Amino acid sequence: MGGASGKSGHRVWRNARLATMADGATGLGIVEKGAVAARDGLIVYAGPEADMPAGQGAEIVDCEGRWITPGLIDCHTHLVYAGNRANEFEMRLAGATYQEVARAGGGIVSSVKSLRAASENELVAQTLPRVDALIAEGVTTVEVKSGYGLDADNEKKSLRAARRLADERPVTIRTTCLAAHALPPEAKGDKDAFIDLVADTILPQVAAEKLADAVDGFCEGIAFSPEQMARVFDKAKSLGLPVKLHADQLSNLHGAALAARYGALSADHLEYTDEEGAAAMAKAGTVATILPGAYYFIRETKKPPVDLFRRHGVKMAVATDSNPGTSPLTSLLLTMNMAATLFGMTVDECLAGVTREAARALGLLEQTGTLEAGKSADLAIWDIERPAELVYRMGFNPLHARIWRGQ
Ligand code: DI6
Ligand code: FE
Repeated sequence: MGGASGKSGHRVWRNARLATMADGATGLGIVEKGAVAARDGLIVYAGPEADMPAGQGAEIVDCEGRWITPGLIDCHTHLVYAGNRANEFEMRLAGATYQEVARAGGGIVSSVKSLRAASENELVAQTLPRVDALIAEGVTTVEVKSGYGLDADNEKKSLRAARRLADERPVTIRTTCLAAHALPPEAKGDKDAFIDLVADTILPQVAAEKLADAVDGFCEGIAFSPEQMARVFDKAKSLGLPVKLHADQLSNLHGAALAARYGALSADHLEYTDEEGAAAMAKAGTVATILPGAYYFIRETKKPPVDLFRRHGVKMAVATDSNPGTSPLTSLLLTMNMAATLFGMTVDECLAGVTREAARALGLLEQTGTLEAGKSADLAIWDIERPAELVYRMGFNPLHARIWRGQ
């Protein structure tokens, strides 16, 4: 690519303080007088500057004592949608119940209507400002779910639009098929028949066109039962796709344990998860994705059992859940503050949650999420004195520079 970068894309960021977030390091894996070297988009060194092997022809960037963390990762979003639901927000503020909003044509179904009416190009155009908001805060990888299409053509349109975001912006996109998100109007209340459509038609088509990196579902009273989700997961497994689950968000249907039984990459939300669920997740290595934005926005009062996850050694990721209905949030920095303030997560847990553990929740830990040789050179460089500032502030962005794949 040449241009700004040195010979053979060789670049060094020196005079920096590193939070490497390396697995097994204590705390944040801090290196006070650190440097990161990258070649051809990959980290070739991250550690004390004094120990760095001499590199020939490298372009040197002096970080003037700034902090470098891994590029941030938002591992749970519903970023591709059309329109918004600010009108429902106003109705709820005026005292309308969720049922009344739904009867007035609101809820997930209203987003389904808008998405079906939008072209793929329109979806990309409407989603890019949300991607840009994430990128502006140092995000280098974003997971994007479908789930507002709810038929084969519109689910595929959503996933294609999601993939195209990576052509438009310097960011890694991972796509997840969430066809089992809600019942579309044409299903006329028949959940089993819709799950048949998901398993027999939508997932095979999505897999054949390689549009999704994983399969997700919404396991909840108002959505699908554990038995229905198991049917979706069996199909996903037979198609070679890893699974994740919206589990135990509004009630305890033992979704966490179900996800663990299928070796899910992550179970997400988890407000109502019990100790059995946490133990099962620990055993399976399923990451707990904590989503404080939805908890805050729908004024939930039951908190996810962060203490249980700690005690059982369940890894915790933190994500925006960015969606038009329950979490219209596009700031991962604010999300960390919410996870700390609302759920008592520590600074170290929050930072690991948007880097290393978010990478793990996407099955990408070999590629990104920490500052270690061999991984993608995805970095965020911050104008801060200490890492806690990234979690402490609300509505302030101290990003100095963002590097994606070495550029
Ligand atoms: N859980 C949620 O909170 C969102 N989806 C899900 O499975 C709601 C999405 C929406 O209301 O549009
Ligand atoms: Fe979600």
